[in-house]
Amino acid sequence: MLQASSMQLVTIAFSHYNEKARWGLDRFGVVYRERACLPLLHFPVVMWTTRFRGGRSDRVSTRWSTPVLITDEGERLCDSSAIVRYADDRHGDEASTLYPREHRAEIEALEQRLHDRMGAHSRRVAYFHLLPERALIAALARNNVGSFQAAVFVRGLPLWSRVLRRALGIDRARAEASAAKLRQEVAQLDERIGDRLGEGGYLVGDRFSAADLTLACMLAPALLPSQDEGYSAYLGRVDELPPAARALVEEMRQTRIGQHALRMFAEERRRSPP
Ligand SMILES: N[C@@H](CCC(=O)N[C@@H](CS)C(=O)NCC(=O)O)C(=O)O
Repeated sequence: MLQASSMQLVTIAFSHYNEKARWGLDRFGVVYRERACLPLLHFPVVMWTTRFRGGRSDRVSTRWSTPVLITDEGERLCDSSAIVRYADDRHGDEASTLYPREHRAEIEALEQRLHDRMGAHSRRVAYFHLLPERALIAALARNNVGSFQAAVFVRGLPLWSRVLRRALGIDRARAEASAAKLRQEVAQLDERIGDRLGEGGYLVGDRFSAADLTLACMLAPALLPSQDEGYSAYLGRVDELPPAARALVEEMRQTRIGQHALRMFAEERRRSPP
C-alpha cells in the first residue's frame, strides 16, 4: 500500500475553497503533497491527476475545479467539503470532530449556504479589484507558485484576465451586486448569531466546527488575512490594495462576522500542524 505522504492535493494556491481543504487536512495532521497551481493553469494538472475524469461541476465551479485530493488509497475527492469530511471521518473522534453529532445538520446546512452564497461573491469582488492591478497579480503569482508557472501567468495576464472575467462573470455591475450580497449575507449572519460570537463564541454550539472553518475561508477574499494572521497562502497586503478594495476589506474586518473569521484564523488555523 502507498504511504500517507503519497497523498496529493491539487490546488489553486491562493483560493479560499482550497484553503478550506488544506485547513481540514492540516487540522487532523494528514500528510499530503500540494501541487499548487494558478487559475486556468490548473486545468491540465487536474485533468492529468484525475485521469481526465474530473469531479462534478456545481454552482460555482467546473468539473475540473480545485481542490482535488488523491488519497493514499487512490480515491479522488474533488470538493473542499468532501475533503474536510474525509479528514474528519478518518481521524476525528468525539472530542475533535468538526461535525459534532448533535449539531451536524445545522453545521452542514450553514456550510452549504456559505459555500453557495458567500464564496462566489467574495471571489468575484476580489478578482474585480485585483485583475487590473498587474503588480498585485504578479505578487500573488510569485508568492504562491514556482517561478516558471508564475512567469507564464504574468506574461499571459491580458489573456487570462479576459478568460477569467468571462468565466466568472466579472464586471463592475456584477461585482457591485456581489459586494451588496456579501454585505447582506454578513448582516443576516450577524443578526442571527452575532451576539453569540463576542466573548469567544462559535457559529454553532459552543465549539469550533466546520461552520466556523467554512465562514473564515469563504470570507477570506474580502478580509485578506495575511500568513501571519493564519491564512496558509499569500493573498496580498491590505495596504497595497486600490482604495475601493481597501475600503471594503476594512469594512468587512470591522463587522462582528469578519472579526469572528479573523479570530478563527488566529486561534484555530495557526494551531494546526503545518
Ligand atoms: N464546490 C467546489 C468549488 C471549488 C471552486 O470553485 N474552486 C475554484 C477555486 S477558486 C476553482 O478551482 N475554479 C476553477 C474551475 O472551476 O475550473 C469546492 O468547494 O471544492
